Amino acid sequence: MSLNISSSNEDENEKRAGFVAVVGRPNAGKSSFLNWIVGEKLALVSHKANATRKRFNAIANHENAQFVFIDTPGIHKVERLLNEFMLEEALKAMTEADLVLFLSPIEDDLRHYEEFLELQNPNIPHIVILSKTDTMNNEQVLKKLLKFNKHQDKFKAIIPLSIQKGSSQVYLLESLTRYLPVHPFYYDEDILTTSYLKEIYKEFIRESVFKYIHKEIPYHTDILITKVNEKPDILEVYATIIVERDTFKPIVIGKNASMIKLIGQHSRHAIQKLEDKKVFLKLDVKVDKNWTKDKKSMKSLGYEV
Ligand SMILES: Nc1nc2c(ncn2[C@@H]2O[C@H](COP(=O)(O)OP(=O)(O)OP(=O)(O)O)[C@@H](O)[C@H]2O)c(=O)[nH]1
Ligand SMILES: [Mg+2]
Repeated sequence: MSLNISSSNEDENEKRAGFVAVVGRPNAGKSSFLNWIVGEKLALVSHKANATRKRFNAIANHENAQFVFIDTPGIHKVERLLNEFMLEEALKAMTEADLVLFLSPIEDDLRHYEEFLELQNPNIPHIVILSKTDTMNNEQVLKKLLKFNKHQDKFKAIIPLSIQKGSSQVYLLESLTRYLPVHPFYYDEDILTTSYLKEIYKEFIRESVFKYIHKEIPYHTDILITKVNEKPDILEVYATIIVERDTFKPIVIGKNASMIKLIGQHSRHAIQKLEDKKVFLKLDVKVDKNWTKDKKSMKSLGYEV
């Protein structure tokens, strides 16, 4: 299918640019979407829910359009100060965006979308992305599309998508272009993100913690990048893994330091791939009791509560 995105009175060379918030429930695939659309691994992806904690941007350019995609924490129930911060982050991104993409995994029922409608400002256009379509057959995808019909006056479009099978970034960007405001580009075309590299390193280490440490501990863990030394032949990164309880520390370190080595190796590879340079990564572990509930500790870890 081809899309004709220009109408007769539009200037074909007119630039369009805007902020596109990517929202949805935890584990919907938002961070994976961000990495996929820009073709570079920048954001933390985990099979566990509630992985992303802060807004994060990645910039994609396509012909005369510039998209500043904003990854957000999943919309979820609030229990701790950290979760309150996460929900606020998602809501801020939704209210400040030019366009909102609501990611709805194909297996979800309409309830999540209806909850989103209650939070969403109706003056900001939104598009439903029916995600993870590779997990179902065509008939099931069609059925789900029909279910959304009931709300067709609320969304601008509904687009089925699988980042794991078959979907095209170019096609999606072309489909989205018409919903961006006419505006000069915000950033140079070679800028991939305006987030600090330190934030990205932190997310890579958090991703490794989510990958290797089970159960609740990753939700009580954060990373502080203490020093970065950029040398001509090597990048040195020093980081502290902050855990909330004394009992977590030996688990994060592991028997004969096996766990911290694994976390270190995985994170170092991710940083190395992004930087295309040799990386030295030094990790240590510290306990900060109740950091997810304490304003001062959260601030020191970069959460503006
Ligand atoms: N089958 C399939 N799995 C996907 C797809 N996109 C993402 N996933 C998986 O879904 C899981 C969650 O992905 P994330 O990108 O971390 O989800 P998220 O919405 O950012 O999650 P939070 O940050 O916790 O809110 C991971 O295991 C991904 O590999 C897809 O198109 N198909
Ligand atoms: Mg995420």
